[in-house]
Amino acid sequence: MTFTLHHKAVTTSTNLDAREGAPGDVFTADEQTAGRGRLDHRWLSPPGKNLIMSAVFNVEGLDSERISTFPLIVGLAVREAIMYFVPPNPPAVLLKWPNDVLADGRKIAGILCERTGDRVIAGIGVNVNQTEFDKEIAARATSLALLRGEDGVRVESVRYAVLSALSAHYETWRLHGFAALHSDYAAVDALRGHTVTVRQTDDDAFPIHGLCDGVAPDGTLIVAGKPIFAGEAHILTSGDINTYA
Ligand code: BT5
Repeated sequence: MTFTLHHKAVTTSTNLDAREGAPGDVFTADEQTAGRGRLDHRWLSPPGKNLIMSAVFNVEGLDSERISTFPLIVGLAVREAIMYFVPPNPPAVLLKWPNDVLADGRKIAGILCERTGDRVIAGIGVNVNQTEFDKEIAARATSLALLRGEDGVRVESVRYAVLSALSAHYETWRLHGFAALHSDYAAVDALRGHTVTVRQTDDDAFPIHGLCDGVAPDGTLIVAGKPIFAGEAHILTSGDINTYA
């Protein structure tokens, strides 16, 4: 797959820019004034430090079950790209369903996939050279620079690595579906074997709670033996377990 880059110094959200794009178009920015996460969360990224990118893919002719697994392959590709830049003796870099990338349990990349007709937009934020975070996320976030010490990374190099991995995984996924990449995902699944809570919304009064068997070949998360199609998963620590006792 070939990509065409469109760069702005400042934009509202590259996912909004990508709505005007065709398959293969990639929208990047140094800064977003309204960077978004899922469930109306905000994505915070200081100017010029990190990768902020939205790439457009064609999903014409694919059924909605397959399309719903697209975010999982984006997560796989972003994780794979990050692995090129982590130091020797790397921390565990794992995927938290559906598609957060965690390094040593802290979020290093976030992904927001949105569909418009025959296209899906893969919105990707990777913390590259950011070393200080807002206090609301400081304990839960990390970056390549923090993992590597002083040694910075060019944002363009990370962009190239992400797009290369994404292009390869997209072709496999388009032809064979997520099942063809499932074993790759299972090997880096952060939730498998943990007790988790999954919420549909931030204030979900009836969260699902139980032992997680990881992500299934159809892309659902298996918790307490049942498939979950969407939501936000949270690994319970021993402190949380007391809350549920
Ligand atoms: C995501 O949502 O993780 C999806 C983020 C997608 C961002 C990209 S950047 C390019 C494109 N354009 C956009 O406007 N968006 C996409 P979610 O799983 O809902 O996580 C959001 C939560 O992560 C926030 O509520 C914060 O708690 C936390 N967060 C915000 N900024 C962060 C950062 N830089 N690093 C780590 N965590 C962050």
